[in-house]
Amino acid sequence: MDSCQLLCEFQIEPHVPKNFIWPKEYLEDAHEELQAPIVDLDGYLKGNNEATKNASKLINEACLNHGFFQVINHGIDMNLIAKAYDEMDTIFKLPLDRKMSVYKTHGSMWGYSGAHAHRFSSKLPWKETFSFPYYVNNALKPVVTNYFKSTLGDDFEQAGVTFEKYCKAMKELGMMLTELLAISLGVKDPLHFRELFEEGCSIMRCNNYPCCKQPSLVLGTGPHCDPTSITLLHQDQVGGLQVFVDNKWHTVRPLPNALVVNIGDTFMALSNGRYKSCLHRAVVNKHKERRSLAFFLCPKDDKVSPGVESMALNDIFGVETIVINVLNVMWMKEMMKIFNTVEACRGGCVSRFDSRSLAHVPHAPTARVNGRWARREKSVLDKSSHVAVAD
Ligand SMILES: O=C(O)CCC(=O)C(=O)O
Repeated sequence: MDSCQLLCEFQIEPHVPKNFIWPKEYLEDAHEELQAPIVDLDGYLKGNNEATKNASKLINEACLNHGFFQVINHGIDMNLIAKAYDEMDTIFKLPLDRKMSVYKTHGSMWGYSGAHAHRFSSKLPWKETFSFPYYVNNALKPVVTNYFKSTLGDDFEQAGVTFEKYCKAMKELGMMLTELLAISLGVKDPLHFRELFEEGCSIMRCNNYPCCKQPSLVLGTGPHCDPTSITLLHQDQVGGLQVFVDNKWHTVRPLPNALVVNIGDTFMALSNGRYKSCLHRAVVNKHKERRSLAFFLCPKDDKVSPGVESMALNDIFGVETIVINVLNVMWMKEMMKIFNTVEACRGGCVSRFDSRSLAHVPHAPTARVNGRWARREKSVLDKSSHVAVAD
C-alpha cells in the first residue's frame, strides 16, 4: 500500500502512519494572528488615484515586513470561486485508481499527487494536490480545458472550462497587482513588471487537506517559500495557513471574500530584495477537511534567463546597477545540480525547486543590492534549513 492510499485510508484510523509524522521542531503552534493588511482594491481597479495611493502604501508596508496581504473587492466573481471548489471536490472524490491515472510523473509539475509519496518517504504532507498550467497563447487555445480533457477525460471538460475562467481571472488580477506592486515600490513605469509576466506560464494548484485524527503531529503543507513571483490564494473558512514572522508562526485569518496574496522568491529578486518572500505552511484539522486554491504567477521563461539586460533595475530605482536574476537563476541551477532535487525547471524559468535544496545552503543569495548580496532574513533561513517536503 503506498502513502497515497494511506492518506485516503488512514484518515479514519486513530494513529497517523510514521512517514507523515513531522519532528517536534516543525510543529510549534501559532498563537498570534499575522498583521496582514486587508487591501480594498475597488478604488484602484476603478482608477481612483487616492485609493491607489492608499492601497500601495498598505502593500508596501506588508511586503517590506513579510510579503503577505489580503485583497477584497478584487473583481473575481465569488460564484466562480465556489464553482472551482465544486469541480475540485469532484476530482478529489474520484476513486484512487482514477486519480492515480493522472499521477504527477517524475520531473513533471502537472497532475495529481497524494502526499508527494512519489518523491519522498518521510515528513509527508497531509494533503493531495492537483496541479496544471495556465498560459495565454497566440492561438487562443483553451489550455486548461484541453489539459482536463486529455488527462481526466471528456467528462471533465466542464471542470476544465471553469478552471480556465478561474485562471484567466487570476492572471488578470495578478497583472493588475504587478502594477500596484510597481507603484508601491516607487517604480517610475507602473507597467514595468507587466511585460515580464504577460506571456508567462502560471501554475494552478488545488490543495485538499483531509481531516486528521492527530493533527498536531502532521503538516498539510510543510514550511516553504514560494519560488514563483506572486501567489494568489483562496482558502476556505476552515483556516490553516500560517506564516513565519519574527521567529514565530502566525495564523492568517480566512476571510470568505478575500484572496491572500504573497510575494515569491522571484519577485523578491525583482524588487531587489526589498519585498520579502516569507516562509509559510498549512496545518490540518481534526474535524474539518480544508481546501485551498493557489495560483502562482510566473514570469516568462526567457525573461529570467541569463543575459537579459532589461532585468537591470538601475533605471527604475535610480541606484547602482543591481540585479539579480541572472545570478539568481545561475545559483538556483547550481543548487539543483548539486542536490539533484529539482521537480522541474522549465527552460530558463525556475518554476519549482525543492526547498530541501536550501537546507544545505546557509545563506541563499536572492539579489545583489548595490554590489552586495541581499540575503534572506536569518530567522527565515534557520527555519527553512529544516525544510523537507514543502508543498
Ligand atoms: O493551503 C494553503 O493555505 C497554502 C498552500 C501553499 O502554500 C502552496 O500550495 O504552496
